[in-house]
Amino acid sequence: MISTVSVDAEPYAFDFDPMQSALLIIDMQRDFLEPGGFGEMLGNDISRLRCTIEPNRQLLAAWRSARLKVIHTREGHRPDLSDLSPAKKKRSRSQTTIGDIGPMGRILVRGEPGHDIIPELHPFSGEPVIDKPGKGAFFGTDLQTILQNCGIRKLIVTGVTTEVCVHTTVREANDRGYDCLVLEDCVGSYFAEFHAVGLKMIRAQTGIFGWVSDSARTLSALTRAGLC
Ligand code: TIU
Repeated sequence: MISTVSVDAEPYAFDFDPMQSALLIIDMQRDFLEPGGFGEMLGNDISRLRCTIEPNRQLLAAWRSARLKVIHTREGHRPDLSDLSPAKKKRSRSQTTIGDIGPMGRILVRGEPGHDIIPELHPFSGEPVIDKPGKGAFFGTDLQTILQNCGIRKLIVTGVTTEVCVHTTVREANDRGYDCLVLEDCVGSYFAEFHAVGLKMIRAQTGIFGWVSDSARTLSALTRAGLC
């Protein structure tokens, strides 16, 4: 019988039943994080994202050794781009845009090298990978069906970027009745200010969108519960 895990967090402790909770890792893809990828090509400082790799790696290792549920997501589109809305296409205004040939194959197209999850956090077989056409992980995907079928009620959310895909997913999850804990050293943004404010927004107003903690406090909660 596994006890409840209680993570020291803001605005107050995040308690979860490990059998009804999942680690949701958002878009840790090569094109966003690797040198020479799409993110860096757009002039972004990828070190702001790369600092999340090691804490995510440690958390994922603990999560897997405790045999808890892990779900990965990837942002991307069908090769024929039929699921890329004209609005999203139009707003990707750089010279090279979604679907074009980039440094690691066609940008944000499923099956291309840059679309893959970085090797440090590569999914194991049996771990669901959600391919999402939008920023949120619920829009246009079967994530909610998977969560319902697995009895998942709470999400520990990590990945990139804090104010875009992580935030959108947390907001979507919140409206669907899921409690979310976001780990600040495991999420990253190309913009330090957006990262800080994004996290502040989640925990404001006694947790309007959820809870914020970090990987150390989460790992120590797992240890206290005898899970790692
Ligand atoms: N995964 C994700 O956040 N996709 C983005 O496009 N993020 C940006 O910050 N651009």
